[in-house]
Amino acid sequence: MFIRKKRGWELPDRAATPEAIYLSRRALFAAAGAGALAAVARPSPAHALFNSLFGSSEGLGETLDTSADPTADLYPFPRNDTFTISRALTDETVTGSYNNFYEFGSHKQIWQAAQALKTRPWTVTLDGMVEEEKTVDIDDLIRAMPLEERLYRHRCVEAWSMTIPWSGFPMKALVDYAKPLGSAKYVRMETFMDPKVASGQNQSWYPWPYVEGVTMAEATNELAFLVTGVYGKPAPKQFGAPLRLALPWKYGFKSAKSLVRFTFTDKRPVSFWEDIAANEYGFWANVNPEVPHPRWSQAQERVLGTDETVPTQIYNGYGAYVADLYADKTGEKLFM
Ligand SMILES: Nc1nc2c(c(=O)[nH]1)N[C@H]1C(S)=C(S)[C@@H](COP(=O)(O)O)O[C@H]1N2
Ligand SMILES: [Mo]
Repeated sequence: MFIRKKRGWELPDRAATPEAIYLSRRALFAAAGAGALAAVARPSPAHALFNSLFGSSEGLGETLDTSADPTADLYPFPRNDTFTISRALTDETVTGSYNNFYEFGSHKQIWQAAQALKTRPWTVTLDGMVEEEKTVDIDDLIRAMPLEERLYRHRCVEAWSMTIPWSGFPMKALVDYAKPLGSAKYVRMETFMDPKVASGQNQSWYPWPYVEGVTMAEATNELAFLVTGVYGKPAPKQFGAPLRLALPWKYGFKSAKSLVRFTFTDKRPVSFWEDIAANEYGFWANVNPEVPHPRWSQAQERVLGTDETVPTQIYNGYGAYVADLYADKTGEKLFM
């Protein structure tokens, strides 16, 4: 009998490789000289080799064209200039073809598989400790929210980063709309569940659906942003359409994709990665270059789309907005 065990829980890059391409991948790693983390997204000979092994980016452009989206008329959203960036925006062809979205595969090349996701009709449920539970159509929700564009940095726990123009609305606007009770302490968020569409969800060793959670103070912090679009248009599916989170001071896995439910609760949610390996992926997951992942350093990050590696900043550079949230949390593992 073939028994599949839980694997070494680095978040991705090396995990769960389709058997058919295992040997090719080994060759790739040898060629790329990859260590703890694969170096497959940079425009380099390794990138060319990657394309020849995993298929080219042919057809990528079509997946990035979201002009048929029912909210396309709303874009671009007015930019909120409060959030400035000191790095160049990462090219859409890079961020659109190098994604973590385990529902569609535990590797980075999911942009094609993710096209199977049906993003309409789509509803979002607001429940738990709220005045009144409700389920709202995504288009009605988007049209009711204060829409804006923000330029944010994103730092994955795997030590790569990107700079990206998100479109969406402050998470606080959703919280206000949900009317939580005073007793609510956390927001638990859930991604869609549909194993027929998302082949990764047939991998029963993962605790589907993908769940994430934040405190009410985090959810209502100015930085917490719900994303409906990127690059001035509705989000392509691989980015987590039609609604995903962006928490730029936390490791990327907190920014859950394709959300269908927000539950207000007084119990701290156990998130997807925490459930898999709590000693490696904690609840707080704030970015800190001085606290290494148990199996690799967090001191630096590889900038997607470039050959650069740059120092990582505490709270990913957003400490002025969020450091206060953690002043009283002594003794908690805030940085993993
Ligand atoms: N539902 C879901 N959300 C998810 C993930 C996932 O696998 N499933 N991966 C997370 C991780 S690890 C990162 S780094 C970001 C990646 O977002 P991007 O593909 O838009 O860069 O999505 C996060 N949200
Ligand atoms: Mo990530």
